[in-house]
Amino acid sequence: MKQEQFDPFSLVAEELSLVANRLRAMVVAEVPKLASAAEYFFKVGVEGKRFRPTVLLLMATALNVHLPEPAAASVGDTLTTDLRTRLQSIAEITEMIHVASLLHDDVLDDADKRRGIGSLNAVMGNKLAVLAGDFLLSRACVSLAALKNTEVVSLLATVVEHLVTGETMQMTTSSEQRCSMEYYMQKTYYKTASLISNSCKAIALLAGQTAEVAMLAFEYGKNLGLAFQLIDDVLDFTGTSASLGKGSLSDIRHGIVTAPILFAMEEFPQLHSVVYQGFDNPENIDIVLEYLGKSHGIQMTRELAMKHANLAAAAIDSLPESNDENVIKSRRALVDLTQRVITRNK
Ligand code: GRG
Repeated sequence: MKQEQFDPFSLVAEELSLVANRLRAMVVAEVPKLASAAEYFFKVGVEGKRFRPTVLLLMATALNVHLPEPAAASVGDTLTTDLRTRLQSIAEITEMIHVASLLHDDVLDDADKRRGIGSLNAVMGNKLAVLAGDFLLSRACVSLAALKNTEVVSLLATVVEHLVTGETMQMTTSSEQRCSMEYYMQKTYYKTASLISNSCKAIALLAGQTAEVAMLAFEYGKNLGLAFQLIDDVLDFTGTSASLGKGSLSDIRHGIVTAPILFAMEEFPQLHSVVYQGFDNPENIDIVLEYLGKSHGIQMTRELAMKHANLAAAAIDSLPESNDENVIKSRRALVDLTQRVITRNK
């Protein structure tokens, strides 16, 4: 089989655009200002990488819930259609929670750019950006309730708690915590990996899979999410503003210490006191960057990301065997994604 058959994005391209259209319909609001704020990042061309819905739709097929033929007529096909629609709904809910968290994050960080355009707070002000985030979250809740599955509601409610916890951990970091890899990884799970891991688990549960399969889906999402964030933290040092659609070096400029610096600190213990002091004095940023350049911090972070990417791939390989061609293709695409996450440059 040719390599492009496993291209994760082209495998789900059509369904992704269906999800995107449904998202645009779901974020329509009664009040014009709220409507334009809520739809801002769902407009064609500014939808971001759509990494989460891609993973979730692939996971649906990987767990044997097929995309029905367009002309599906029989009762069996109606059931498949219904289930697939419910799983698409998880992809939509996940994307709405994600965008809501981006809107609130940009307010907290006073960001001026996102996805290559002005951030919503910069364009419409903090107040509308916060309200638009709340609105997206409430629309996500309505969709979630419509699924009538309390375990899935509980998973995604926990995700929102994790997002808030992770953000607060980042905002209130003490000097000791700033120097701790354990604290950084915990925060990373809450801020980035919890959403994709719990949504993957929700897909497995709605698909009627066993607790063991649901756990493998969760493990895939968790490790993929951790690898994704570790690379995000590398790109913050190595990427250009143009490729990232936002400022580079933005973490350290906000006083946020990530894995590359924490690894550099292990190699150069004299960095510890600088990181411990924090970055109120901008000279400390220069010192840290100089040491980072001399260290293997970036490489060690990439290696840690690779470790998590491999764990994610191993979770897919542990799923119960299947001979179904579409299931196999989607599983290969999920494994392919683990490699793309670590080689990406945006
Ligand atoms: C309103 C749910 C809610 C939460 C409030 C602000 C906050 C608490 C949490 C912040 C969570 C956050 C922004 C985490 C960062 C996650 C992350 C890696 C974002 C970037 O994701 P990409 O690169 O973005 O997939 P695109 O633009 O491609 O969708």
